Amino acid sequence: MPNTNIDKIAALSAREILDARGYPTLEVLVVLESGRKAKASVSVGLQPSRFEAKDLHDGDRKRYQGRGVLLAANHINELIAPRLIGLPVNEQEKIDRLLVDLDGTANLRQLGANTITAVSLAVARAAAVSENKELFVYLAEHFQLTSPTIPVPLFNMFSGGSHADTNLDFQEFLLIPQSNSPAFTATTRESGAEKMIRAAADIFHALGKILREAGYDTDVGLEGGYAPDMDSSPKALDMILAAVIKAGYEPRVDFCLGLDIGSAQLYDENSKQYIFAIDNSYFSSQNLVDLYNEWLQRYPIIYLEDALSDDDWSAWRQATAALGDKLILAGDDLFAGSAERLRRGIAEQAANAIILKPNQIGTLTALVECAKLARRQHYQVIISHRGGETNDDFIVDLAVALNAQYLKAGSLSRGERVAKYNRLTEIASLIAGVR
Ligand code: 2PG
Ligand code: MG
Repeated sequence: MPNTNIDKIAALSAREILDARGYPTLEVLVVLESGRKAKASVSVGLQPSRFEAKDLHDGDRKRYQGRGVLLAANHINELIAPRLIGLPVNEQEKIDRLLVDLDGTANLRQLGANTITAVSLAVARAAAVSENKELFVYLAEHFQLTSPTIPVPLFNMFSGGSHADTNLDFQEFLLIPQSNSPAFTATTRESGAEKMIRAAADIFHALGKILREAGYDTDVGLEGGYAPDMDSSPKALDMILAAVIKAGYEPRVDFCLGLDIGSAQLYDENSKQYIFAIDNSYFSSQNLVDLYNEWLQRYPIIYLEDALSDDDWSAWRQATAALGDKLILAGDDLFAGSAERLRRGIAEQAANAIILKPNQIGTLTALVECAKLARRQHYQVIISHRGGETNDDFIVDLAVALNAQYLKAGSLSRGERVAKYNRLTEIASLIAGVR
């Protein structure tokens, strides 16, 4: 007998909205037969990996320089909606398979990864609403994940590379709370997550003061981190450490550092060299690994993302053998959220952590499968926002449900970034039973 209590999809529609940069993206509304409804929007990659699923943009230069998503919205309204209407909203896997089959390409370029992701996320949120559950609870139950946990946030302090108008080569300079520090022990008044976020905000403001006093500007980049011109990358690390101390915390004990090198952008395929313009130097893969090793002696760095280029597998193997026991070596452009590329990484012992971003992959089901594979193989999981973000905080519930070790959601400024931290503290209170 079919379960008649399960809510079914009554309507599904999409519209073009703006992301936090003022470029278009998609918002999808799901209305259920019960009358309940839910929305989700999809973020846009600023520097998409060449291996990730492909978003669909109109290409009409007269609108938003070709970045419009009217075609994608139309696919949802005309093509996808008629197939989804009447389906039980909690049949996520079936719906996701239907979306992928409808697209028919390996990289989702036909309907667009943005199109498929927006629908997939909106359906999941509607299912949670229909069961009157918090999204993270619904996701954990639906995908049979172990008990939800609060991930450690990776806070962006400086934005560089393609993410800001600065000469800093690296995309992100990250501040990483040490969850075992007594500074973050939960009390009845404040959860561990709240303490981490409060401390990071104090450090962010202390850093602003240090920068102003030293004559640097304090405008922020796309992910909310400061973006001044500087004369070297290590200087930015020194300033973060000075801010940690100024705010009353101890480097290494309370906070460590991380970098998203975004090295695919710094790699010259012809010369096989990594070019660091700011430091006026270039490196072979081996020399780069040596440089990282040297930094480890000088700085409390525990995390390097895209430390090597996205198809430089032998260099990744080398780096993992040399640094893998001292560092989290996360593949973002390297894996592009693809289970197939992760399997290659596992086989070749390349990297020890994976970044997952919903629209790199397309469906929620595929993302969860990839995360499960990573966990089985002892790869750490980092759920991440994108450069072109919206105020949607879906990724926070996803990170909690997946038991991801880390959540990368930007700095302590800009509404679309702090929206994620505000949801994280809300979930921490819900888990602690104080809300
Ligand atoms: C990254 C992300 C988020 P993008 O590189 O890790 O910081 O940005 O939108 O460029 O994928
Ligand atoms: Mg990255």
